[in-house]
Amino acid sequence: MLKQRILAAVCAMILAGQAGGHAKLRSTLPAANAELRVAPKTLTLTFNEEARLAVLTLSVDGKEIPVTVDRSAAAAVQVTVSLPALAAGKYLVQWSALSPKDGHVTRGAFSFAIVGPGGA
Ligand SMILES: [Cu+2]
Repeated sequence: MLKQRILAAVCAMILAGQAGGHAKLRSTLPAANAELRVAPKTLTLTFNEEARLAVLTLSVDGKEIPVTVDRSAAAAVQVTVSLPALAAGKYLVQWSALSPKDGHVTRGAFSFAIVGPGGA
């Protein structure tokens, strides 16, 4: 039956897609390109699947700000990192995440700004 065959093909495609799935960044908090009046205390990355944060680099004007990443944390769809007191400025976040499902690493970057009267 043709209908059944098409259905099977679609299922195979969906399964293949899942097996090759990488951890993609869905959203962040602060959001990319956000302009904040108050310095955020945490940074949250939301992925499309469970991921483990491998690297998180926060920098402002090319100067790196130390951020502690718990690499022993269990893989999760949502990863939150505590931030130190941040002054006003434009911040660049560079991240890489490991997908435990297939061992693939994905990476990306986004920035947000703290504007107005002193972030810290
Ligand atoms: Cu993958």
